[in-house]
This record gives sequence, C-alpha cells and structure tokens, in this order.
Amino acid sequence: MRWDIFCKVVDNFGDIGVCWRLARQLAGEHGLAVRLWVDDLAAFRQLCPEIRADRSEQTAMGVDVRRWEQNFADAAPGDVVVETFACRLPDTFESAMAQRDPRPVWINLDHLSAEAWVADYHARPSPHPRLPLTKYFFFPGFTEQTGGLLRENTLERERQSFLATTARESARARFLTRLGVPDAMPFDTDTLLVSLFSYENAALADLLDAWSRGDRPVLCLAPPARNQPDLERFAQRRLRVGDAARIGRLTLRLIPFLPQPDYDRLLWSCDINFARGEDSFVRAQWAARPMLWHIYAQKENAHHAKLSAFLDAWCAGLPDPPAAAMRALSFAWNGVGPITGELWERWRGFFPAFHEHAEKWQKKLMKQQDLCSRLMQFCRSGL
Ligand code: TRH
Repeated sequence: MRWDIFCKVVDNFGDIGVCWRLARQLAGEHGLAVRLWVDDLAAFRQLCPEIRADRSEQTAMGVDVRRWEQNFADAAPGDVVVETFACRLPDTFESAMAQRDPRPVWINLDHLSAEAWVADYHARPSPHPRLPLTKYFFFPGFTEQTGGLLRENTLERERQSFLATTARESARARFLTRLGVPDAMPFDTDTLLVSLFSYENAALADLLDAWSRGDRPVLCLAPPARNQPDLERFAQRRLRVGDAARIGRLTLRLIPFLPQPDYDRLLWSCDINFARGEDSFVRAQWAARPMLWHIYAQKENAHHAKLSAFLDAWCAGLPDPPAAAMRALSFAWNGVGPITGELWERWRGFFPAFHEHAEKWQKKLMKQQDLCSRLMQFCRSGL
C-alpha cells in the first residue's frame, strides 16, 4: 500500500511530532511506501536534524518527505490518504482522489482526548460535499473503542534495556552526560530529576519556588520552550542552552531541544516529567513515570473538561488522597488555583504511589493495540 500523509504545522511541534512518528512507524515497522507532505520543514528539522529545510523532496528514515507548497503540484494519490488535524487537502489532490480507481481510503486523524464522546465519533464517515469521496474521522484515545495511541513495537524493550542498570556506565548515565548534565551524577542521591516541557505558565514561578525551598533537591532539565521567559524571570538572568542556575535546593538546567528518540530517553531518565500538548504527553505515559500535563489551552476553557476526563481515567484505581492531590496539582498547573509549597509537598508525598500507578497505567495501555495497527486494519477493511 502507498500512503500519503498531510501535515500542516499550525503552531509548536505537535502536528509534525505526530505525523513524523506515524510516517516512520508505517514505513519502518510495516514496510509501507509513505509520502509525508509537510508545510514547515524548519519545524520538522528540530525533531529530526537530518531533514534539510531547503529540499522539496528527500528521504528520511525510509519516508519520502515532500515540502507541501502553497501551489501544490499535481501528484497521484496513494491507496490511503491521511489528512491530519483537519489540515484540509489541496483541491487538486482531492479531485485526483475522486478520479482514482479504486478511490483511496481517506482518513482525518484527529486530536487525542479521553472524553467519552470520542468513542461515538471515532471511525464515523463524512461524505464530501461535491465529490464522490468519503472521509473517515479517526480519533486517538485511551480505550479499545477509539483509535488508540501511537506506540512503536520496540518501544518498551528499548526503555527496559535503557534502564537496565543504574550504574554510572549505564545507558542512562551516558545519555545524561552526553546531554551535558554533570550534576545528574551520581544517581544514588535523593535528588529528584525532573523534565520540564510546557507552554508559558503563570504557575511556573510558584512551582520553581516550591522546589527551591523544598527539603529534597530538584534538578530540572528544560529543553527550550515557550516557558523560557518564565524560567529566566525566576532565575533573574538570561538562560542559554547549557546554562544552569542554582536557586536554593533547585538546579535549573537548559538542555538542547532533542531529536524525537532522544526526547523519549530524557523522559525515561527522569523521576517526574512535565509534558504538554499531545505527543509529549503520550510519550510521558509510555515512560511509566509520574507525569503532569500542561494541556493546550482552548477557547472558553474547553480544555478543562479534557483535562478532567484524562485525570478521571488516569486516577481510576488510585486511593482518594493521592487522586485528590493529583487533580489539585494538575489543575493548578493549568491555571486553576495557585501552586503553593503545601500543594506541591502533598503531591510529592504520594510520589511512590504515583510511580507505581504510572507503571500500572502504562502496562494497561500497552495491552491495547497501537494506533498504527488499528489504522492499518481500518484502512484494509475499506480497500
Ligand atoms: O508542541 P506541542 O505543544 O504541540 C501541539 C501543537 O500546539 C498542536 O497544534 C496542538 O494541536 C497540540 O499540541 C495539542 O506539544 P506536543 O504535542 O507534545 O509535541 C511536541 C513534539 O516535540 C513531540 O513530538 C515531542 C517532540 N520533542 C522533541 O522531539 N524533542 C524535544 O526536546 C522536545 C521537548 C519535544
């Protein structure tokens, strides 16, 4: 089968993050011919440094990567066409799809949510207003009734072998050294290693303050992100990649923005991960560590219901006190109420319970079929 995936980078890295992961998996694990159309190769290059932003055609990791130009040149559609996040295909391409025999299976890969309505809308058809084409809405999700989550089939094996030893010469130690994190050694101290990837966040100063005053040292590794002005305001200095600032018991270190597979290694290495958006949020769950989610803000606080639905799912099976602490800190991190030192300490007090629960949650999700396999099954049934 030949697949076409269309990616419009609206903002940030989530659009290309998801598309690139899907494309790589379809090509690498399933041996499919995948053509990935991307309108912003500079953003793509951040996640995959081998991408050349000046090339209109190139191959990366077995994927045929094309720049999606405004004036879209004619191209013959493949057997499956994946439009991502309602990015709207070029008119000429839609016409070519309608003329193809057989017509391609047309999918819109939508956003991830744990809300209950997702199961009802998943895999629903939507006829084209003019052309003899039907688009199917494919919704990622956390249950068997949805499209599932992106997960490579070697992911857990790689994570396990990465964490196999805790000695200085372990893969984790080598990785952190390569990142230029000397202060992460040795690992036998009680320092909490935290990764921080978020949007600008008014609660960040309160959180950093709680860390700097806490009774346990915190080493926070932050790749460049929209929260950098917040970090610099707190550190009272400019921060460049490689810089570290010490404030009380907190060490704040700016690390480079990593290629996608290395970002997984960072998540596997840390005790707590702050993730955001969609793809990093899912990867933090595969890392099986306690995690806090900075959700992408939507109009009229629509994201609050989305956050709540996820917390309901994640906290199921946790006793009430840690579940309440998780909800309180998660909402405060997303702008509902301040983060106080007391709130943070209460959350941290449940850290062992969260760790155990994050492992259970990961195992439970692992038992489900991954998104790529569900998508392929769905498309095969329509061909
Ligand atoms: O970047 P995000 O906020 O992206 C999105 C977009 O805003 C999108 O429009 C919106 O719809 C969606 O959020 C909800 O967050 P996300 O989804 O986590 O994407 C980040 C990607 O960047 C992910 O694939 C992981 C990757 N990444 C790296 O490869 N290296 C890094 O160092 C880091 C920090 C992230």
